[in-house]
Amino acid sequence: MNTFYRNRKRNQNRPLSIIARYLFIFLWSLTLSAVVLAAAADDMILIPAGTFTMGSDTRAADEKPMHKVYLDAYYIGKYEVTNAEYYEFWKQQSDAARTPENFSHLPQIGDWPARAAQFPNHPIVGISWHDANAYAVWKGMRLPTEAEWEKAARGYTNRIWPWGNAIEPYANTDADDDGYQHRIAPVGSFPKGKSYYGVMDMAGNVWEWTADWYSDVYYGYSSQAAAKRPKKNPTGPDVGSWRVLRGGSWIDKIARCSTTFRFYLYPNLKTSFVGFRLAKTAQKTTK
Ligand SMILES: [Ca+2]
Repeated sequence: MNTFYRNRKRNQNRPLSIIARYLFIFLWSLTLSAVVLAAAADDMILIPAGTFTMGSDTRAADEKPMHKVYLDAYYIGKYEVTNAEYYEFWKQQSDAARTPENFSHLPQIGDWPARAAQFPNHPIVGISWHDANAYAVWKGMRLPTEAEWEKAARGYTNRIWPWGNAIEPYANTDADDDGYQHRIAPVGSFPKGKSYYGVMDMAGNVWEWTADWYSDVYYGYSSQAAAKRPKKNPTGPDVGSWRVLRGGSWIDKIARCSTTFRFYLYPNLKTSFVGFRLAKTAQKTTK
């Protein structure tokens, strides 16, 4: 009888301790999600300070050599800037020259400003580097540097694409199996394609202007062990003709949508396949 009672008591206690454990985990996850929600305000994702590997020794010539780069903590836009977001800026502009390019011949992109109401969640396109930069300043932010862009896309395990190293239909590219053939997709349409840090559309949809001037030998220069080598928070060459774009787009094959691929255009060009996302430096906090 006593033995039976002891066993029964033990079995009764076990569910209670399990309930307590799950209650603790539940409360803890509530706290965590509150923290995550606070950090995700304005859809900016915090990329922690640290070193990552930039460039590739096995892909295009201007991606060589692979080299380590240290970046301070920063925020980067979870999504490409949308038509609806850009429209708020556009309404403030008196300069008609800042009107995004119209694409009447591409009805799935359309003319501005009707485009903003028709496709509010599509990434803004038809804007120059100067337009993108002006919007970022208006928002109290800036464009990501080329290094910041690559770290946010690549993570710390050197992924070829934001989701990993295998070719998957997880991005809006020039492919027949992504669901958006020959057209732009609303931002965030490919959650499986998010980067290690949770950043969306770092492969495909629209190319993204970065802050840096382009130079095909910049990595070579920056990998020299000379004192001038910008191992920390590199901001690109001092001068140039083209601005760097990253990530590939809806008109590109997936090879051009890799985390390391470097593209460049004149900064005043406005096309149907180029947009941008925001960045800002994270405030340093003391523990
Ligand atoms: Ca993109």
